[in-house]
Amino acid sequence: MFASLAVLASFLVSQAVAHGGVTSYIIGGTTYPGWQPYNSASGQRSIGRPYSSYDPILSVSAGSFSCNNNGQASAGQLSATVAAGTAITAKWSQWTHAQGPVMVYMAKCNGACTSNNSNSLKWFKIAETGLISGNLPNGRWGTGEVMDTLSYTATIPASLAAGEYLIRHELLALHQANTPQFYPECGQLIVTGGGGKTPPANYLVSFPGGYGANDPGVRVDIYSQAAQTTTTYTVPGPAVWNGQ
Ligand SMILES: *[C@@H]1O[C@H](CO)[C@@H](O)[C@H](O)[C@H]1NC(C)=O
Ligand SMILES: [Cu+2]
Repeated sequence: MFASLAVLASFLVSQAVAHGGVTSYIIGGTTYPGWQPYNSASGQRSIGRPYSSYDPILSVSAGSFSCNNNGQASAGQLSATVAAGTAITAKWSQWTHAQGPVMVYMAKCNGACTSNNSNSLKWFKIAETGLISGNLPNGRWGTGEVMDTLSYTATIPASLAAGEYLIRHELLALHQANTPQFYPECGQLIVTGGGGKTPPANYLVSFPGGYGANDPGVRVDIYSQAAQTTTTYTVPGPAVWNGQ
């Protein structure tokens, strides 16, 4: 009894220690602290939207799907000011899964992002890295690169209209057959400059809602016989908006 409790306890600890979340951003050479889910929420001031743990979201219809929280800004919410066309590097303190895509979305706020719930915004994709090479179980994936570098860099479209935006980094881990794990975190940006453009409606999705549980890139068994010889993968969500 004692031994099995000890085994269970160590299993729970290792689960909490595994997984990951965005904990800082590098924008134009400046490092901005992100949300720290294992510190007290009170007094945190960061450009990261709050979230409570590194644990995955297991349903595409979860109410927390947009920003891994209830959709609200933190009490000490900050935003980073960034010129359109700038590269943003998100950094994870830890990440442990090597199969699945990385996706980066933005959503234009209606006025001040701090007073907008992320569940009511329309998201467009600015970057994605799916299966880079090889087959589904053993190939090189976007999340494998994040595992090695603990970072992912995407560029804000230079043509994007100035204004307040959320940026959403999502890791999708596919290491459990037909049981996708979603790890989204959001940050707040004030985009300056730009070319006044916003994406057309066919590039916009809501979260939750943007993915279906049976989308080809969502419900995947990377250990099936067929997966051994599959070298293509359809990243979920809309096409990446190229700024046109
Ligand atoms: C966003 O916040 C603004 C206030 O800055 C408000 O007028 C608007 O209705 C909000 N929009 C959404 C989608 O929540
Ligand atoms: Cu995990």
